[in-house]
Amino acid sequence: MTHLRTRAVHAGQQPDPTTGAIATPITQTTAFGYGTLERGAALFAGEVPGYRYSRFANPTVAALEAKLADLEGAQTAVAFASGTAATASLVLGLLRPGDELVFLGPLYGGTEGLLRNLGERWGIRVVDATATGLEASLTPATRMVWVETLTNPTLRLHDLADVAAMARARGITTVADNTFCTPCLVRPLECGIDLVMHSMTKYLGGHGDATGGIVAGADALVAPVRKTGLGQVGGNLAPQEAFLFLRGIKTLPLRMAAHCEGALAVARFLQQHPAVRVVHYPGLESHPQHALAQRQMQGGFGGMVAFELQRCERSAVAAVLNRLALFTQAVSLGDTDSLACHPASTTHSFVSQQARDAAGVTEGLVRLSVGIEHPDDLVADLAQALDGWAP
Ligand code: 7XF
Repeated sequence: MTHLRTRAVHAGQQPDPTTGAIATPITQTTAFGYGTLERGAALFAGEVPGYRYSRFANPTVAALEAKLADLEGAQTAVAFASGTAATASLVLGLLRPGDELVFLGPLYGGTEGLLRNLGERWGIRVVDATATGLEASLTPATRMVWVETLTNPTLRLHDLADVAAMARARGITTVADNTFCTPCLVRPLECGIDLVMHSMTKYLGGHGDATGGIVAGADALVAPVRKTGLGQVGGNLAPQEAFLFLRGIKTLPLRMAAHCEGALAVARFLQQHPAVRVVHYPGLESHPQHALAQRQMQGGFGGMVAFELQRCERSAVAAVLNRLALFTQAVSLGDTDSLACHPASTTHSFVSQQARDAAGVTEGLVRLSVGIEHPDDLVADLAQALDGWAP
């Protein structure tokens, strides 16, 4: 199985040994009988493999973890009830008071808010290195560097190989949030990044019907994240949700190709429209990091497009967004259905005005998650919304 499309279907899954069921069964149980006291004791001592309790591990969830580990080229993975639970577990499982976490932004507003909140409460210094550059922000206390493979919402990139090399030389653990790209477009571990995380709620699930997160990497780094996040915080993914992600990932490469095709068409249309001031899409020649995107992304430039209108007050943006018919106004992304949102008042309303300004999250910024509908229909919807509005 060398091709991602094949691995997306088969990795982590095989027909059920007792019934032959091809779809991985939903193992809906809290505990697993261990037979004898001696075997129970051996299981809890970690001396024999096996399931004990679904907060620690569950077969449906384990199949999903194996599939995602395979797609990201990781030794192992651990699934969580949300991307946010994955983020919190990474910090709580790997950092301690006195440590520093450096991030290159912008980040999803909820991630930045969570990192800062945990940092403040638990004595971890959280440093935004976006303006200064990574090298200038690293100190002997830095233990973790955090990046998004495509930033939410302005679609900037970081050179992952550079980030990884700089951190690795100092023994610092790197984390890449690969939610926007998925392993179809970017595989951070191949660039030298230590841990990859996802909000599976987005492209991995793909149908807007399940919330989940995952962390993948080497056993030694994932084990403490699993122990803290599942065993102690109890942020485990439910087996029914794991089933939905297993099913969703089977079509991930096909869906990503459609998202990329639609997003490029939408970005090109917006770029030539007189009401639009700027379009952020890494597949456009005008994107300031187009060359890096060509080098770092494989098979497409993703399904997210952001743009600013010529007039940037909130009422002007509302006039356009409220006219959209095919795009649903909602947060989240990566669904089959196209979505449109205004980050300043939604996804990034959690962070300070100063952080929003620094990240380019202006009042006039619109974020589109381009679904898998026909690109012509999506462009027509945007055209009617923009044409009916005088800049
Ligand atoms: O806890 P979640 O599964 O919602 O995932 C959190 C998360 C982590 N990383 C990235 C890059 C994300 O975009 C998210 C969630 N973002 C949604 C959005 O931007 O629309 C959240 C809606 S408030």
